[in-house]
Amino acid sequence: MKLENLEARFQEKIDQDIKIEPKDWMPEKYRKTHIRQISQHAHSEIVGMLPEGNWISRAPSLRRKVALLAKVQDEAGHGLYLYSACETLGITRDELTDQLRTGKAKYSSIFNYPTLTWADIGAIGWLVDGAAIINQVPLQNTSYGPYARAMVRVCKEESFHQRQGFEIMTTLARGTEAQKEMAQDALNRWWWPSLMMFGPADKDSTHTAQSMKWKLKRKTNDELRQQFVDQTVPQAELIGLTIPDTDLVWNVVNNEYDFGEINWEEFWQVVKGHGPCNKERIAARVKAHTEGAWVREGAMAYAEKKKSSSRKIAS
Ligand code: FAQ
Repeated sequence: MKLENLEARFQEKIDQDIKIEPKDWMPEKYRKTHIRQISQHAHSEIVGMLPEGNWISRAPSLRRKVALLAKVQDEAGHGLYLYSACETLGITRDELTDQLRTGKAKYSSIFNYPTLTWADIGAIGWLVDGAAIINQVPLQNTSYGPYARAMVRVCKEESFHQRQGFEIMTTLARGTEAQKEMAQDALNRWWWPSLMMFGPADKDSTHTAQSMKWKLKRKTNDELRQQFVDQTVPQAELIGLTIPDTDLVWNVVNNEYDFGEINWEEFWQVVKGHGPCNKERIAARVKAHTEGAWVREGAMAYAEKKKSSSRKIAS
Protein backbone atom coordinates (compact mmCIF):
# COMPACT_ATOMS: atom_id res chain seq x y z
CA MET A 1 0.00 0.00 0.00
CA LYS A 2 1.21 3.53 -0.78
CA LEU A 3 2.44 5.71 2.11
CA GLU A 4 -0.35 8.30 1.62
CA ASN A 5 -2.96 5.53 1.83
CA LEU A 6 -1.37 4.09 4.94
CA GLU A 7 -1.34 7.52 6.53
CA ALA A 8 -4.96 8.19 5.57
CA ARG A 9 -6.06 4.83 7.01
CA PHE A 10 -4.07 5.49 10.16
CA GLN A 11 -5.71 8.90 10.68
CA GLU A 12 -9.12 7.35 10.02
CA LYS A 13 -8.54 4.86 12.86
CA ILE A 14 -7.58 7.72 15.17
CA ASP A 15 -10.64 9.73 14.15
CA GLN A 16 -12.82 6.72 14.97
CA ASP A 17 -11.14 6.36 18.40
CA ILE A 18 -9.63 2.98 17.53
CA LYS A 19 -6.50 2.43 19.60
CA ILE A 20 -3.12 2.12 17.91
CA GLU A 21 -1.23 -0.92 19.19
CA PRO A 22 2.54 -1.60 19.08
CA LYS A 23 2.46 -3.88 16.02
CA ASP A 24 0.16 -1.62 13.98
CA TRP A 25 1.61 0.52 11.20
CA MET A 26 2.23 4.09 12.37
CA PRO A 27 3.94 7.13 10.87
CA GLU A 28 7.52 7.53 12.05
CA LYS A 29 6.68 10.97 13.47
CA TYR A 30 3.85 9.51 15.56
CA ARG A 31 6.27 6.91 16.97
CA LYS A 32 8.94 9.51 17.75
CA THR A 33 6.51 11.99 19.32
CA HIS A 34 5.19 9.25 21.57
CA ILE A 35 8.68 8.19 22.60
CA ARG A 36 9.38 11.84 23.44
CA GLN A 37 6.26 12.44 25.51
CA ILE A 38 6.03 9.03 27.23
CA SER A 39 9.72 9.01 28.14
CA GLN A 40 9.59 12.58 29.47
CA HIS A 41 6.61 11.49 31.50
CA ALA A 42 8.47 8.41 32.81
CA HIS A 43 11.55 10.47 33.71
CA SER A 44 9.30 12.95 35.55
CA GLU A 45 7.90 10.16 37.72
CA ILE A 46 11.40 8.91 38.57
CA VAL A 47 12.98 12.32 39.19
CA GLY A 48 9.77 13.28 41.02
CA MET A 49 10.67 10.76 43.73
CA LEU A 50 13.66 12.88 44.78
CA PRO A 51 12.07 16.03 46.29
CA GLU A 52 9.66 13.93 48.35
CA GLY A 53 12.21 11.23 49.19
CA ASN A 54 14.10 14.05 50.89
CA TRP A 55 11.44 14.05 53.67
CA ILE A 56 10.88 10.33 54.29
CA SER A 57 13.30 10.20 57.21
CA ARG A 58 11.92 13.46 58.65
CA ALA A 59 8.17 12.88 58.37
CA PRO A 60 6.49 14.15 61.58
CA SER A 61 4.81 10.84 62.54
CA LEU A 62 4.82 7.15 61.68
CA ARG A 63 1.49 7.54 59.85
CA ARG A 64 2.89 10.34 57.69
CA LYS A 65 6.07 8.37 57.04
CA VAL A 66 4.18 5.25 55.90
CA ALA A 67 1.96 7.27 53.55
CA LEU A 68 4.91 9.18 52.06
CA LEU A 69 6.95 6.02 51.61
CA ALA A 70 4.02 4.38 49.79
CA LYS A 71 3.54 7.46 47.62
CA VAL A 72 7.19 7.60 46.57
CA GLN A 73 7.09 3.87 45.75
CA ASP A 74 3.96 4.46 43.65
CA GLU A 75 5.86 7.08 41.62
CA ALA A 76 8.58 4.50 40.93
CA GLY A 77 5.86 2.12 39.73
CA HIS A 78 4.44 4.81 37.41
CA GLY A 79 7.89 5.32 35.94
CA LEU A 80 8.19 1.59 35.30
CA TYR A 81 4.80 1.26 33.55
CA LEU A 82 5.67 4.25 31.42
CA TYR A 83 9.14 2.97 30.48
CA SER A 84 7.50 -0.35 29.53
CA ALA A 85 4.87 1.43 27.41
CA CYS A 86 7.65 3.40 25.74
CA GLU A 87 9.71 0.29 25.02
CA THR A 88 6.84 -1.06 22.89
CA LEU A 89 7.76 1.71 20.42
CA GLY A 90 11.15 0.14 19.72
CA ILE A 91 13.52 1.84 22.14
CA THR A 92 15.30 0.15 25.05
CA ARG A 93 15.12 1.04 28.73
CA ASP A 94 18.89 1.60 28.72
CA GLU A 95 18.63 4.10 25.87
CA LEU A 96 15.84 5.94 27.66
CA THR A 97 17.53 6.22 31.04
CA ASP A 98 20.80 7.13 29.33
CA GLN A 99 19.01 10.10 27.72
CA LEU A 100 17.91 11.22 31.18
CA ARG A 101 21.35 10.91 32.77
CA THR A 102 23.11 12.72 29.93
CA GLY A 103 20.59 15.56 29.97
CA LYS A 104 19.30 14.81 26.43
CA ALA A 105 15.79 14.11 27.66
CA LYS A 106 13.56 16.53 29.48
CA TYR A 107 11.51 15.88 32.61
CA SER A 108 8.92 18.07 34.28
CA SER A 109 10.21 21.49 35.34
CA ILE A 110 8.39 21.19 38.68
CA PHE A 111 10.89 18.70 40.11
CA ASN A 112 13.74 21.21 39.94
CA TYR A 113 12.45 23.10 42.96
CA PRO A 114 13.60 22.26 46.50
CA THR A 115 11.44 20.87 49.34
CA LEU A 116 12.37 23.19 52.20
CA THR A 117 9.79 22.31 54.86
CA TRP A 118 7.32 19.52 55.67
CA ALA A 119 4.53 21.67 54.24
CA ASP A 120 6.18 21.28 50.82
CA ILE A 121 5.22 17.61 50.95
CA GLY A 122 1.60 18.66 51.43
CA ALA A 123 1.91 21.20 48.62
CA ILE A 124 3.37 18.64 46.22
CA GLY A 125 0.58 16.15 46.87
CA TRP A 126 -2.14 18.77 46.64
CA LEU A 127 -0.83 20.88 43.76
CA VAL A 128 1.65 18.76 41.80
CA ASP A 129 -0.33 15.53 41.92
CA GLY A 130 -3.48 17.62 41.45
CA ALA A 131 -2.02 19.09 38.26
CA ALA A 132 -0.73 15.68 37.17
CA ILE A 133 -4.24 14.17 37.50
CA ILE A 134 -5.84 16.94 35.44
CA ASN A 135 -3.25 16.33 32.74
CA GLN A 136 -3.45 12.54 32.92
CA VAL A 137 -7.20 11.87 33.11
CA PRO A 138 -7.63 12.83 29.43
CA LEU A 139 -4.54 10.72 28.63
CA GLN A 140 -6.53 7.62 29.62
CA ASN A 141 -8.19 8.17 26.23
CA THR A 142 -5.01 8.85 24.33
CA SER A 143 -4.72 7.04 20.99
CA TYR A 144 -1.75 4.80 21.78
CA GLY A 145 -3.04 1.70 23.62
CA PRO A 146 -0.12 0.96 26.01
CA TYR A 147 0.07 4.62 27.12
CA ALA A 148 -3.70 4.88 27.64
CA ARG A 149 -3.82 1.68 29.70
CA ALA A 150 -0.86 2.71 31.87
CA MET A 151 -2.68 5.96 32.65
CA VAL A 152 -5.73 4.20 34.13
CA ARG A 153 -3.81 2.81 37.09
CA VAL A 154 -1.58 5.88 37.40
CA CYS A 155 -4.64 8.15 37.73
CA LYS A 156 -6.17 6.01 40.48
CA GLU A 157 -2.97 6.23 42.49
CA GLU A 158 -2.48 9.95 41.84
CA SER A 159 -5.95 10.61 43.26
CA PHE A 160 -4.87 9.04 46.54
CA HIS A 161 -1.68 11.14 46.47
CA GLN A 162 -3.63 14.33 45.92
CA ARG A 163 -5.89 13.52 48.89
CA GLN A 164 -2.97 12.84 51.23
CA GLY A 165 -1.32 16.12 50.19
CA PHE A 166 -4.51 18.10 50.73
CA GLU A 167 -4.96 16.44 54.12
CA ILE A 168 -1.44 17.51 55.18
CA MET A 169 -2.18 21.08 54.05
CA THR A 170 -5.55 21.10 55.83
CA THR A 171 -3.98 19.91 59.08
CA LEU A 172 -1.25 22.56 58.91
CA ALA A 173 -3.65 25.33 57.85
CA ARG A 174 -5.88 24.56 60.83
CA GLY A 175 -2.94 24.16 63.23
CA THR A 176 -0.85 26.71 65.14
CA GLU A 177 0.00 30.11 63.68
CA ALA A 178 3.48 28.80 62.78
CA GLN A 179 2.01 25.77 60.99
CA LYS A 180 -0.42 27.96 59.04
CA GLU A 181 2.47 30.21 58.00
CA MET A 182 4.42 27.17 56.86
CA ALA A 183 1.49 25.99 54.73
CA GLN A 184 1.01 29.46 53.20
CA ASP A 185 4.74 29.73 52.47
CA ALA A 186 4.68 26.34 50.67
CA LEU A 187 1.65 27.42 48.62
CA ASN A 188 3.42 30.69 47.73
CA ARG A 189 6.46 28.80 46.42
CA TRP A 190 4.69 25.93 44.62
CA TRP A 191 1.72 27.72 43.03
CA TRP A 192 3.40 29.27 39.99
CA PRO A 193 5.71 26.31 39.23
CA SER A 194 2.57 24.10 39.35
CA LEU A 195 0.90 26.25 36.68
CA MET A 196 4.06 25.88 34.57
CA MET A 197 3.73 22.08 34.64
CA PHE A 198 1.12 22.30 31.87
CA GLY A 199 3.72 23.63 29.45
CA PRO A 200 3.96 26.83 27.41
CA ALA A 201 0.88 28.82 26.41
CA ASP A 202 -0.90 27.25 23.42
CA LYS A 203 0.32 30.01 21.14
CA ASP A 204 3.95 29.06 21.96
CA SER A 205 3.52 25.29 22.11
CA THR A 206 5.51 23.37 19.46
CA HIS A 207 3.67 20.06 19.59
CA THR A 208 0.06 20.72 20.68
CA ALA A 209 -1.56 21.07 17.23
CA GLN A 210 -0.15 17.80 15.84
CA SER A 211 -0.58 15.95 19.14
CA MET A 212 -4.27 16.97 19.28
CA LYS A 213 -4.74 15.67 15.72
CA TRP A 214 -3.23 12.32 16.70
CA LYS A 215 -5.21 12.36 19.96
CA LEU A 216 -1.98 11.99 21.90
CA LYS A 217 -3.16 15.11 23.71
CA ARG A 218 -6.90 15.39 24.28
CA LYS A 219 -6.82 18.90 25.74
CA THR A 220 -4.43 21.81 25.17
CA ASN A 221 -1.95 23.15 27.72
CA ASP A 222 -4.06 26.27 28.39
CA GLU A 223 -7.32 24.32 28.73
CA LEU A 224 -5.76 22.03 31.34
CA ARG A 225 -4.14 24.93 33.20
CA GLN A 226 -7.50 26.74 33.40
CA GLN A 227 -9.18 23.60 34.70
CA PHE A 228 -6.49 23.32 37.40
CA VAL A 229 -6.94 26.94 38.54
CA ASP A 230 -10.74 26.64 38.62
CA GLN A 231 -10.54 23.44 40.66
CA THR A 232 -7.81 24.50 43.09
CA VAL A 233 -8.80 28.05 44.09
CA PRO A 234 -11.93 26.92 46.01
CA GLN A 235 -9.85 24.25 47.76
CA ALA A 236 -7.40 26.92 48.98
CA GLU A 237 -10.34 29.06 50.17
CA LEU A 238 -11.82 26.10 52.02
CA ILE A 239 -8.70 25.69 54.17
CA GLY A 240 -8.10 29.43 54.58
CA LEU A 241 -5.00 29.80 52.41
CA THR A 242 -4.44 32.58 49.88
CA ILE A 243 -3.41 31.95 46.26
CA PRO A 244 -0.36 34.19 45.66
CA ASP A 245 -1.83 35.99 42.64
CA THR A 246 -3.17 39.54 43.00
CA ASP A 247 -4.75 39.32 39.51
CA LEU A 248 -6.86 36.30 40.38
CA VAL A 249 -10.54 37.13 39.93
CA TRP A 250 -13.73 35.24 39.07
CA ASN A 251 -14.86 36.07 35.54
CA VAL A 252 -18.68 35.98 35.59
CA VAL A 253 -18.98 36.09 31.81
CA ASN A 254 -16.64 33.15 31.08
CA ASN A 255 -17.52 31.31 34.28
CA GLU A 256 -13.88 30.76 35.16
CA TYR A 257 -11.00 32.45 37.00
CA ASP A 258 -8.82 35.04 35.31
CA PHE A 259 -5.30 34.74 36.62
CA GLY A 260 -1.98 36.58 36.40
CA GLU A 261 0.79 36.21 33.86
CA ILE A 262 3.14 33.26 34.35
CA ASN A 263 6.86 34.08 34.48
CA TRP A 264 7.77 32.31 31.23
CA GLU A 265 11.38 33.44 31.49
CA GLU A 266 11.69 31.42 34.71
CA PHE A 267 9.92 28.44 33.08
CA TRP A 268 12.34 28.29 30.12
CA GLN A 269 15.36 28.76 32.37
CA VAL A 270 14.28 25.75 34.43
CA VAL A 271 13.49 23.68 31.31
CA LYS A 272 16.94 24.50 29.91
CA GLY A 273 18.65 23.17 33.04
CA HIS A 274 19.14 26.34 35.07
CA GLY A 275 16.56 25.80 37.81
CA PRO A 276 17.42 25.66 41.52
CA CYS A 277 17.94 21.86 41.60
CA ASN A 278 18.51 20.65 37.99
CA LYS A 279 22.14 19.68 38.57
CA GLU A 280 21.41 18.01 41.89
CA ARG A 281 18.58 15.93 40.38
CA ILE A 282 20.67 14.59 37.49
CA ALA A 283 23.62 13.94 39.81
CA ALA A 284 21.32 11.86 42.05
CA ARG A 285 20.17 9.74 39.07
CA VAL A 286 23.77 9.22 37.88
CA LYS A 287 24.84 8.20 41.40
CA ALA A 288 21.93 5.74 41.74
CA HIS A 289 22.78 4.22 38.36
CA THR A 290 26.50 3.87 39.15
CA GLU A 291 25.99 2.51 42.64
CA GLY A 292 23.20 0.21 41.43
CA ALA A 293 25.41 -1.53 38.84
CA TRP A 294 25.89 -4.57 41.08
CA VAL A 295 22.10 -4.94 41.51
CA ARG A 296 21.57 -4.96 37.73
CA GLU A 297 24.42 -7.46 37.24
CA GLY A 298 23.08 -9.70 40.01
CA ALA A 299 19.54 -9.60 38.59
CA MET A 300 20.81 -10.42 35.08
CA ALA A 301 22.94 -13.33 36.40
CA TYR A 302 19.92 -14.68 38.32
CA ALA A 303 17.65 -14.37 35.26
CA GLU A 304 20.27 -16.18 33.10
CA LYS A 305 20.60 -18.98 35.67
CA LYS A 306 16.82 -19.41 35.89
CA LYS A 307 16.55 -19.51 32.10
CA SER A 308 19.25 -22.19 31.74
CA SER A 309 17.79 -24.35 34.53
CA SER A 310 14.30 -24.19 32.98
CA ARG A 311 15.89 -25.17 29.62
CA LYS A 312 17.45 -28.22 31.34
CA ILE A 313 14.09 -29.26 32.84
CA ALA A 314 12.40 -28.87 29.44
CA SER A 315 14.99 -31.09 27.72
N1 FAQ B 1 8.71 20.80 32.00
O1 FAQ B 1 5.00 21.80 22.65
P1 FAQ B 1 4.89 21.66 24.12
C1 FAQ B 1 3.87 13.97 37.81
C2 FAQ B 1 8.74 21.15 26.89
S1 FAQ B 1 4.12 13.65 36.18
C3 FAQ B 1 9.71 20.54 31.14
O2 FAQ B 1 3.70 22.23 24.77
P2 FAQ B 1 4.05 18.95 24.70
C4 FAQ B 1 3.63 12.82 38.74
C5 FAQ B 1 8.21 20.09 25.96
O3 FAQ B 1 8.71 18.81 26.32
C6 FAQ B 1 4.53 15.22 35.46
N2 FAQ B 1 9.58 20.65 29.80
O4 FAQ B 1 5.12 20.13 24.54
C7 FAQ B 1 4.28 13.06 40.03
C8 FAQ B 1 8.73 20.58 24.62
O5 FAQ B 1 10.13 20.29 24.51
P3 FAQ B 1 10.70 19.19 23.42
C9 FAQ B 1 4.86 15.05 34.04
C10 FAQ B 1 8.36 21.03 29.33
O6 FAQ B 1 4.80 17.70 24.92
C11 FAQ B 1 3.69 13.86 40.98
C12 FAQ B 1 8.63 22.09 24.77
O7 FAQ B 1 8.63 22.36 26.16
N3 FAQ B 1 3.66 14.82 33.28
O8 FAQ B 1 3.91 15.09 38.15
C13 FAQ B 1 7.29 21.32 30.19
O9 FAQ B 1 3.04 18.98 23.63
C14 FAQ B 1 4.32 14.09 42.20
C15 FAQ B 1 7.40 22.66 24.10
O10 FAQ B 1 6.20 22.32 24.80
C16 FAQ B 1 3.72 14.49 31.98
O11 FAQ B 1 4.79 14.34 31.42
C17 FAQ B 1 7.49 21.19 31.58
N4 FAQ B 1 6.52 21.46 32.48
O12 FAQ B 1 3.27 19.34 26.07
C18 FAQ B 1 5.49 12.45 40.32
C19 FAQ B 1 2.39 14.27 31.30
N5 FAQ B 1 6.22 21.68 29.43
O13 FAQ B 1 10.19 17.85 23.85
C20 FAQ B 1 6.11 12.65 41.56
C21 FAQ B 1 2.51 13.94 29.85
C22 FAQ B 1 6.64 21.63 28.15
O14 FAQ B 1 10.18 19.60 22.08
C23 FAQ B 1 5.51 13.48 42.49
N6 FAQ B 1 3.04 15.03 29.08
N7 FAQ B 1 7.91 21.26 28.11
O15 FAQ B 1 12.19 19.29 23.56
C24 FAQ B 1 2.29 16.03 28.54
O16 FAQ B 1 1.09 16.09 28.72
C25 FAQ B 1 2.99 17.03 27.66
O17 FAQ B 1 4.24 16.49 27.29
C26 FAQ B 1 3.18 18.44 28.32
C27 FAQ B 1 3.94 19.33 27.33
C28 FAQ B 1 1.83 19.05 28.60
C29 FAQ B 1 3.99 18.32 29.61
